[in-house]
Amino acid sequence: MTNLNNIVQHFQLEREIENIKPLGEGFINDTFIITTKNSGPRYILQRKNKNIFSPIPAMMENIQKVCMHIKKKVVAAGGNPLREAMTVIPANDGKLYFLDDEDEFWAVCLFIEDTIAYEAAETPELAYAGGKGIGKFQSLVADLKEPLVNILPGFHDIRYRFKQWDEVLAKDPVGRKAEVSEEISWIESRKEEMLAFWELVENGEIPTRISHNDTKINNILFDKNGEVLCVIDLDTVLSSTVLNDFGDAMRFYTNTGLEDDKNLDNVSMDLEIFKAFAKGYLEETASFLSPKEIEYLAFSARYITYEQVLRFLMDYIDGDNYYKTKSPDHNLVRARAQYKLLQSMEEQFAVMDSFVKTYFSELQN
Ligand code: GN1
Ligand code: MG
Repeated sequence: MTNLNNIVQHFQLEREIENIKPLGEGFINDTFIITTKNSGPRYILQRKNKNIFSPIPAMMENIQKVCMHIKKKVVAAGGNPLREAMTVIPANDGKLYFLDDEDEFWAVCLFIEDTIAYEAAETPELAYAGGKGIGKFQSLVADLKEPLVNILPGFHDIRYRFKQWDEVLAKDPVGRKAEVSEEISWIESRKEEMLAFWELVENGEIPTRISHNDTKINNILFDKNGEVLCVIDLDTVLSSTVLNDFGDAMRFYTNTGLEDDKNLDNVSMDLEIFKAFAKGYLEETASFLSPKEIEYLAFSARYITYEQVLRFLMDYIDGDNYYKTKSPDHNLVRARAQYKLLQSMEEQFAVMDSFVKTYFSELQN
């Protein structure tokens, strides 16, 4: 077992360490919180998953570019750059990461105190604030001109996902394919529609911008007044379509059940939460989104939810190599619950779509 105390000695921390404890339940990285002596600052330590993000040094450069850009704007607006943006703590050699003897990459950032991270969007007010937070994040980085390295090729690219999907199904490495033929048909029957959307991104009709790509509610820190303070977990910042962020947030915020709910009766899309998030989001982004982005904004919720059904199901068929799981059928349970959510979005799509378009035109007047 890695000695965490040894790892953190390699970072430029202000004080001596008091203790290091595990934090949260991310599916990808391992996360810890560092407490320092004499009530010094706390820090977040992460072992970054090098099997997923590659190369990690480029990922850390991406994160740093985004953080520095946001900090400049926060300072210009009279805000506090240590609270309203993430702060990466460099290693003693100045690098943004430390590579240990086992070839694992570690990174540290400042823990922002006195904030609230929610696990679910319980009220429309919270969803509205979340929509504003993601919209504001996108508008803050909209003019970041320095290119980001694509450390996650094909991340929300459904053409790439189908390639992986076909390979996994052809291999069927653990013999699970036969038992999920119905679930496989959910994916196959919607393939053309999803590819048709992605083609608009590929041919530039939907523009490429900097996006966060993992906009669950617990990746936003709120202050005590319920306002969004800072968007965190920047591992997935990429140049892609900003629709990914709207869609992924809707997949997470509007779900009346859990992402891995076993009781499918719990799972549906909450239209009031959808509307509240969309309002907050559009109020921050209407000035720069293109007509095509507005046209497909509501659809992006279906797109990302569909992609997530595919990713969970594919990982199940592949023998659970990507997501951390808590039981042998965990990925299958997740895929089924996300599919129930997708169906609920499909049923309510006409209302979602017209809400977005009507609210957008109201903002134009
Ligand atoms: C992963 O690790 P976490 O929970 O932040 C995943 C997201 C998925 C999500 C499913 C890099 O995010 O894309 O939507 O799990 N991140 C990566 O909840 O694959
Ligand atoms: Mg994440």
